[in-house]
Amino acid sequence: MDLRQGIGLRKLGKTADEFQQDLLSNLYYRRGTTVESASARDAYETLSLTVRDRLAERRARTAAAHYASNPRWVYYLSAEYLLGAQLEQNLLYSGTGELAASAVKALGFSLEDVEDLDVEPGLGNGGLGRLAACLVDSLATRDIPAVGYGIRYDLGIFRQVITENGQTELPDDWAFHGNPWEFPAPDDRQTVGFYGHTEPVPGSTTRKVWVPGEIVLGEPSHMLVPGYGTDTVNIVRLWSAKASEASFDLSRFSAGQYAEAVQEAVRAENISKVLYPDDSTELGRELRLKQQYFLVSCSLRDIVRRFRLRNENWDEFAEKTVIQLNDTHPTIAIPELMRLLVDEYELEWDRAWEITRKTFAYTCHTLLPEALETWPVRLIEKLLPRHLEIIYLINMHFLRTVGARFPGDQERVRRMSIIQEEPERRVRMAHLAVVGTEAVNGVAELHSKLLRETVLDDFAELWPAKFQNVTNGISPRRFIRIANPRLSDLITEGLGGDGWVRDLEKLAGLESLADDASFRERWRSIKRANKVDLAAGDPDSLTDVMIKRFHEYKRQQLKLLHVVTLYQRIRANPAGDWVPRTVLFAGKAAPAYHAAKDLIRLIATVAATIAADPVVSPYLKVVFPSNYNVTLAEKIIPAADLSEQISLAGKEASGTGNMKLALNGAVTIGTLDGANIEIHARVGDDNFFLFGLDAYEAAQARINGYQPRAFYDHDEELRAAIDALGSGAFGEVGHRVASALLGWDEYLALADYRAYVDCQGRVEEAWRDHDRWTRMSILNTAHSGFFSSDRTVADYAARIWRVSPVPVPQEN
Ligand code: GLS
Repeated sequence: MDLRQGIGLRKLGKTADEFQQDLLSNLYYRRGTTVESASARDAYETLSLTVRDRLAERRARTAAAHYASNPRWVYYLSAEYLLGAQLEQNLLYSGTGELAASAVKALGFSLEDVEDLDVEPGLGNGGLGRLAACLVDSLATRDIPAVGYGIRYDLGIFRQVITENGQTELPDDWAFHGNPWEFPAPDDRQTVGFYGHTEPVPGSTTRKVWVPGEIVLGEPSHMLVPGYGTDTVNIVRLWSAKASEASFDLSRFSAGQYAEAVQEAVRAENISKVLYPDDSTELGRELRLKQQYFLVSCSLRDIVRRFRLRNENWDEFAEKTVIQLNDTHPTIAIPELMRLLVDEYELEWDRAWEITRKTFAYTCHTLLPEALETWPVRLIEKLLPRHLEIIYLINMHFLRTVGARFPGDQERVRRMSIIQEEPERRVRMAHLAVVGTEAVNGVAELHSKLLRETVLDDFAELWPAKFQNVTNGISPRRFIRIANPRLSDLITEGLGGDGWVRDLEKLAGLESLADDASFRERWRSIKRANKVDLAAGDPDSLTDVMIKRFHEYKRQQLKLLHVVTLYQRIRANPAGDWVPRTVLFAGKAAPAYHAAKDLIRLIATVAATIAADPVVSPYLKVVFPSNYNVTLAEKIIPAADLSEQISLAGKEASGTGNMKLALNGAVTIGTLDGANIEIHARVGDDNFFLFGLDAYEAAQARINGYQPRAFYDHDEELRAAIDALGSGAFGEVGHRVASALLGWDEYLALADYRAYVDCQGRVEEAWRDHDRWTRMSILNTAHSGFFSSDRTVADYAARIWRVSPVPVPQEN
């Protein structure tokens, strides 16, 4: 019997009876309960295990195929994963939805009851974390051998509650009831050092011994990541920090000093306690850097362990391994791999550097200068003394290259150095990431261009071939097939098959159906039904959604000015022919980001004022559901008519919500920013509401001494809206927001106000013509094929990773 081929596994049931049998044995043997006493939670846990078993069988075959072919691997290092709820996804990917429904029914529950208990792991903040989840989905779907590495935070992104007072944050103990999707792997535990000092190695100029002052254990567990329409199942491996046994102080405990006895253990385990601890304090920053190194150290040791299972020669490491850095958070991996190769495996510096540079690739996800991470030299020196020495060496070699290429250009050397000197010495992580990698990419055409021309221009001049663009994408499984089953069924019917779920460009076939009146009618009624399900407002109103993190550059304040303008127009003319609108905001603000929290509070106050106004409320409603996350996004997106993508041009790296909404037939009102530009190019000018300054005009406006007050003075409606906010009618917070806009208006909301409000007028004109609007909606979906993360992964695979698929043989 060849166990490596997965032969010898008992076949899992395929019929309804067999599935029910499997469910029952899980109920008895793994959950330890009986049909008579099974609760909804028992049903949920048992069903999850039964579905997981099917994926685990595919996982065994995947591992066997990978083991046999010793392929080149993609390792994705990311501080964040917003995986979304697992049950519904895994039912779809294992093709067991119907079997599951009938089996849980036999236990006395509906599939919906059970799905409601499935909690999404909120291990990320926003777009960057969700992108990581879409990419691992598409890696598996494309049969690419890959592992996603991350941190298993005990508490994910905070749970947000919105009241009239704005946002409050509560801890998100997502795994309180356990997580049935996870496999602990304690045997693969790693040891991670912090602090301490380094010692020279006699006879070596490059090697050092690092003697850490603190040791923490990293314990992995993994979740299965199935591909869609293929047998590949990859994994995401998440690390939890565990104190070593020695950190428990038994003598103190015996002396009754209970808190002191566990103090060291608590400190160790705090590393994976919370996603991105507040970094406004010194201790908070140190903890965050600790998290980054913890992720990197555990993952690299695991990667090396996996490499050495099959290979001996280090020269093959970069052939067999590509490590993608998801933004700068895991960049300390570059000096860490150098440390492993030089200090522990005793390779020569130059050879180690060659291997390291060829192994890594870096994706940058921002243009905001304040988002480009730098760490104080003294903090790295304290926490990771050996890494600082290595960073200095890397920098020395690098600056020699710069000096040789641009002799005498000291200013350039200063700009490009990995070490920033003023006002304090800091390590520039983005520079380290560019220097230590083979490829650097931005996440949309404009973003990649601006990286080359502005933020990283010196580096692009030095190494033009290193810089690439890979436009982001989204998983069509989660963001239409699962989120919008009604529309998916109609599309499948219209295209004569469901091949589009794996090959999204097939949606282009919908183009001709946009002219078919009965198809349009069905399309429209599905949108309406989705709005009824969402229950945010009148399903016949224009559902206008702005869903994303709260940040001034995204300009929720501009949307609010529009809302106030509509409010004032309706009040001034109650008998006017108004287009009824439901404006939906959703999103979280960082707990310490006061301006963003002010805005949430102001929106909530404006919403309440409008709701209480009998003249305006029949036409205008503002809703702000709490706790925007992947699960809520899956409900809102299918119901949206209008997609607000109004960031100041040149600030949003890409956006991915813009793609999800367009895919579900929402029409975009947007600026020429991030991936909006690529959406606009594909859906065409007739099916996109474009307005506002472009990135060059915006930059120019700042240079020319932008004066928000000039716009206020010259636009009566704008003045009225700002005055209303500042008047005190909406409290102190209204005053603060109005003064910030008038005083400085960092993101040029006032400059774009008139263009935006007028463009909203064109939106209403189009909306009044149902047929025209529905056509636009269908054409948005039809032209969204490019935005599949399957295409994104294919781009990375061909141009950056140079990896090929390894198909997994089907079950025999
Ligand atoms: C982000 C960008 O702000 C988004 O524009 C982008 O779509 C996303 C994924 O590339 O990355 N960068 C970041 O730090 N958070 C994001 O969402």
